[in-house]
Amino acid sequence: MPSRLAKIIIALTFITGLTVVFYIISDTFHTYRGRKIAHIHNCPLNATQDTLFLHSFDPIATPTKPPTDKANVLILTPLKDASAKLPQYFKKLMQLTFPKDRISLVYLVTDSTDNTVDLLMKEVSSLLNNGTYRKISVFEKNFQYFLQHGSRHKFSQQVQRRQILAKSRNHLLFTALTDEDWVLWLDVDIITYPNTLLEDMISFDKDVLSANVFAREKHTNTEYVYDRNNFIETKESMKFLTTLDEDKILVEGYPEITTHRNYLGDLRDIEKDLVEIDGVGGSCLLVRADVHREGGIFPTIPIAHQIETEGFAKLVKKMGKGVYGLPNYVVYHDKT
Ligand SMILES: Nc1nc2c(ncn2[C@@H]2O[C@H](COP(=O)(O)OP(=O)(O)OP(=O)(O)O)[C@@H](O)[C@H]2O)c(=O)[nH]1
Ligand SMILES: *[C@@H]1O[C@H](CO)[C@@H](O)[C@H](O)[C@H]1NC(C)=O
Ligand SMILES: *[C@@H]1O[C@H](CO)[C@@H](O)[C@H](O)[C@H]1NC(C)=O
Ligand SMILES: [Mg+2]
Repeated sequence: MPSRLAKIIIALTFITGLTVVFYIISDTFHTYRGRKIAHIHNCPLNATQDTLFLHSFDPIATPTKPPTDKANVLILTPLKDASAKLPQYFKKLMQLTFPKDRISLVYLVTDSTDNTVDLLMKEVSSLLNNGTYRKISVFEKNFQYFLQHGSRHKFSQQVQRRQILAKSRNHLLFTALTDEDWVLWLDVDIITYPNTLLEDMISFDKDVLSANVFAREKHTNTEYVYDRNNFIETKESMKFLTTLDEDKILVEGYPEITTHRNYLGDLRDIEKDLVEIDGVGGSCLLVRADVHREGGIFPTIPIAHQIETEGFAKLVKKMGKGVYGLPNYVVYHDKT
């Protein structure tokens, strides 16, 4: 019989051994796609300088791109009180020609007071009969944010509404993104788009790319620019920006603020297929997934006077990413 001391020593040796093995394993798995890319060490601050500088650095390693015929896409749709829109949304989604086994679908429902979750679960089960998707997940979370009925489009509500929407997008993104190559942000009220949407948008191979979002007047069928968050700064708008207090947040599409910007919508039918833009909406937006991984999130506080999707555009442009719009590639938002 080993003595009590011997038992303790054996136990301690065993625990130490396990710990070492654990660290070896976790270090091995602490890699990106099985390959350790780099360690970035903390740089000691220079105590003799009272200002910190932003040191730009080259990407440590350019990840090799997967062949386009292997690329995976994550489609993300935040949802709130969306039951009326879900049937049409899923009807369109099923018609996408992109291989379903390379599509992941993830939903986040927040603060819904209608039957969005129940209907979503039903729609998702019928999707399962329409092909083998790579992944389908539904999440629910509540921020306890409820707008008074009919006040959703009031100017005074926009900053708070967009902050909650930014939070929702961030929660959705952090929960959903695993190893996908592309993220398509698709709002539930985008009701018409080409079935080849994913192939078409991916083929441009841009960091951030927005379709041109229009709506149709019910009776006359007249088309009009819907999403003014796809904007282009002008000399006048840049000048206007310099006059604003640091914490001032801008929103587009309200007569209360004239921002002096140009809009992607107004460039429809120009000769170019692709234009560089400065703000984006999130209703039909393709993002290279690494742009999110490298820090592209949806700000809830102003970045260059913008939050949510427009703030995202400002942020990732500062990171050196390319932000583009497709003037002639039109998708349609439900007439609200
Ligand atoms: N999770 C979540 N989703 C939301 C919230 N508000 C809106 N959404 C969803 O986000 C997407 C965009 O929201 P919309 O209300 O259409 O925003 P919008 O396009 O700026 O406004 P409209 O012009 O009224 O369409 C839709 O898929 C909504 O269902 C929210 O608070 N939480
Ligand atoms: C610290 O700052 C001083 C003053 O600007 C500079 O001369 C020195 O090279 C800096 N040292 C490091 C390690 O960056
Ligand atoms: C999925 O739905 C689309 C559109 O309704 C249809 O064309 C396609 O054949 C369906 N696929 C399967 C596997 O059921
Ligand atoms: Mg909408």
